[in-house]
Amino acid sequence: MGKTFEGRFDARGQQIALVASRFNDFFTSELVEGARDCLRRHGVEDAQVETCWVPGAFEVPLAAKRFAQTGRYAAVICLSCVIQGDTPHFHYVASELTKGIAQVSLDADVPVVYGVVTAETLDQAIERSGTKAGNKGFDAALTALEMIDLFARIDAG
Ligand code: INI
Repeated sequence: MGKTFEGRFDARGQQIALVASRFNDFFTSELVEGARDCLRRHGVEDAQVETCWVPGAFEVPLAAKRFAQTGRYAAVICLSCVIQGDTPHFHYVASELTKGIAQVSLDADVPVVYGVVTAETLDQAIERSGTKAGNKGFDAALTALEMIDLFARIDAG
């Protein structure tokens, strides 16, 4: 039987980037705090976590790409909140955000993580930003930690 590779939640000593959108920052600031909290609890020091703020979800993939291309970070975590309004606008923004992050993720050499709240109502957004349904930022940081360690193990062979 060949090897099985599985990441642990360990990225001590690594630099991690957060890309957060200001649109709906009532929620995205909670996602940023959730991500920082998760990283801190797993031994990543605050000084190793760098954050950039972009206007809205649509701008997130481009900033994530820019961060990933620097080669300075072990992972890039994207944090956004898209909430349905009275028009289909929400669907276009959420769709471009999702496609963009997927594309950046496949082109990057490091994990690019989707820490996005897509909600039909404010209640759903509240539930996913640190209340009943957890915190999507915390979950995304956990995914980043696992993927960083997984890639290190795969590279080590
Ligand atoms: N940006 C968001 O981050 N969330 C939203 O819910 C949202 N909606 O629905 O309009 C949103 N729009 C702004 C968009 O991301 C861009 O910043 C803007 O269109 C400029 O390119």
